Amino acid sequence: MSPLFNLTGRTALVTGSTRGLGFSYALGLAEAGASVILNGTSAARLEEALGRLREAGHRACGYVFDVADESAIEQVFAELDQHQVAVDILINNAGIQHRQPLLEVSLADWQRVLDVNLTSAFLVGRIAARRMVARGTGGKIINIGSLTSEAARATVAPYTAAKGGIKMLTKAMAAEWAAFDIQCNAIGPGYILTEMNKALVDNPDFDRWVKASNPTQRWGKPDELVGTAVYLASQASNYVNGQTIYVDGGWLATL
Ligand code: GCO
Repeated sequence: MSPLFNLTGRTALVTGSTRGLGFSYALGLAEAGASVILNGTSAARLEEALGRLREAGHRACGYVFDVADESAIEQVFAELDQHQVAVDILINNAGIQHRQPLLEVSLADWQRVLDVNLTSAFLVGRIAARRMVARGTGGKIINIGSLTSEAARATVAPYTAAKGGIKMLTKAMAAEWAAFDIQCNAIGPGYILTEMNKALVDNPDFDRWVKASNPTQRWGKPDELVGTAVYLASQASNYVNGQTIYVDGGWLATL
């Protein structure tokens, strides 16, 4: 493996990583040599995901915590401090979806989506960056955006607002933390075959729309995002900051 993309000796925390894209990112970073810390809301799913990584020979541990709960996040990082575990790479992946016409969205549903999809990136990013700055050894923060970081689709307004915020929070993090050799970038996945999107994949009209809307004429696969994650987590991207890289089959590049 080229030293440019070698993550050996690095430790990566991936939020929302017991399944879906988060698990794909964690597995990809582990295959590039990183020790990985998983996160989820289900102890059972966490144990299953850890088992898969460990069976493959990777170093992995995990924590169940709500990424929107500041005190829970602080407890986890206090425990990592106690075990002298330094998070060098953070992927803020945790996210939920809420599909409903905006006229009908409740404040509670709006707030929950913004808390999990955007505020969490601030909370976990801030606590990780504080330690990266204190250590003076830099770091990598990768936020997960979406096509909806750039363009809106009807009925997913809270998610769209949050993902638009992710794009700009990534730039704000770069503006303040680049001086500490922390590179903050984002990945904008296109329509990917994930559990969160199952209802869309199974909808023939939506499936046709996705295939007709991107020049690659198909849904993306979770493992097609991993190379970009490893790139942004590695020294290969040390002079890249504040960028959102869209892995979307060319969707946003074409009419
Ligand atoms: C939706 C989907 C999208 C995709 C992805 C696209 O309901 O439109 O969930 O939000 O998951 O974010 O980039």
